[in-house]
Amino acid sequence: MEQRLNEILREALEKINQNDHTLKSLEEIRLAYLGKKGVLTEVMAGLRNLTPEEKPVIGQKINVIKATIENTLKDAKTKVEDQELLKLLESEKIDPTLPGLKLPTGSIHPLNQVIEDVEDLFLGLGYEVADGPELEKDLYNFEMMNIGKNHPARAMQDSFFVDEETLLRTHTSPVQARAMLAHKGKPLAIICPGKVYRRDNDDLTHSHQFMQIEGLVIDEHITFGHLKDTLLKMVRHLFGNEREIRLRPSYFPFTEPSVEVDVVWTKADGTKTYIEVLGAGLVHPDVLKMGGYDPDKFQGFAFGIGVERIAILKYHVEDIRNFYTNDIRFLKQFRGK
Ligand code: FA5
Repeated sequence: MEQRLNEILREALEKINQNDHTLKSLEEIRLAYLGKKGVLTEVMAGLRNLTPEEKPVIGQKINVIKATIENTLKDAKTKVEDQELLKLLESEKIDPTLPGLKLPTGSIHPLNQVIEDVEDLFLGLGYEVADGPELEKDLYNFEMMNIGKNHPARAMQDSFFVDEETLLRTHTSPVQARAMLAHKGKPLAIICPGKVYRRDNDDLTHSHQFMQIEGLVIDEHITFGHLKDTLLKMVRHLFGNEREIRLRPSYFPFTEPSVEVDVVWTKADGTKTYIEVLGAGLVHPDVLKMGGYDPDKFQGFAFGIGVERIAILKYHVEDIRNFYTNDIRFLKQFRGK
């Protein structure tokens, strides 16, 4: 019996120690020796035929053999697992020299590029950036801008009313009224970029929704010279130091005197064209009064820039609608501008 057991152990270890095992082949060996129908189980069944003296000796021997086979199998299994892991790692090796995947990056919308550019200039000149709601009260959009209920100037800014007192703002000028009330009679210098809405028919240079940047400065001793200098600075900041502007007398109920400002453009054939980009003027005394400022002590200047018009000129865009149709081929052209 003992000899048979030594034989079983030798044979089992020999099989386990062969190379090229897989987890499956090791499991087969385990079942063949230690399983329910395995060789050792069979041998154990034969224990009952032994004498009472032999039984414990052989029983112990069987236990030692079982433990030896189990431990050797465990070591072999760990070896196979390590090798399989190594194989997997090798097959998944990363090649750091391969070119990486290019992730598509967005870019800043051209209208926002213009706004950021204008903000940069005015923040440097000590202005604050103010904000106001797009859904605005008639009071701020019209009345505090000196455009009473039956004022004909309302017709120039045909509007989207939500109810009798509320509308989508037709210009950024209501922010003037809000800023004046917030500054409570103290000097101020603000700009305010934002969306505005009018019932204009869309064409190459008009949109029913567009952007403006409002500017307002109130202080003592403000003159028209300050306004002109500021506008020239802004146009040259946007279009280069050689650019000229032309001021045309105009009318806004909230400024007096009022001007419309054109940028002078020299065409390829040398002829000049004038493109209107903004409205401006000295703040009307009634507007100052409604905002809580004494017009005998304070003066102010204000302007409202059409952002799309600036972008059209700066980037040579033919149709204002391109800014709003979100065509990726159009927008891609403004990367890194
Ligand atoms: C105004 O809106 C005044 N609030 C501007 C102002 C502010 C004057 C402060 C004085 C003091 P106007 O309606 O002209 O003015 O519009 C100003 C600019 O907005 C125009 O010069 C033009 O560049 C742009 N603009 C006007 N209507 C449209 C439109 N439908 N589509 C695109 N841009 C427009």
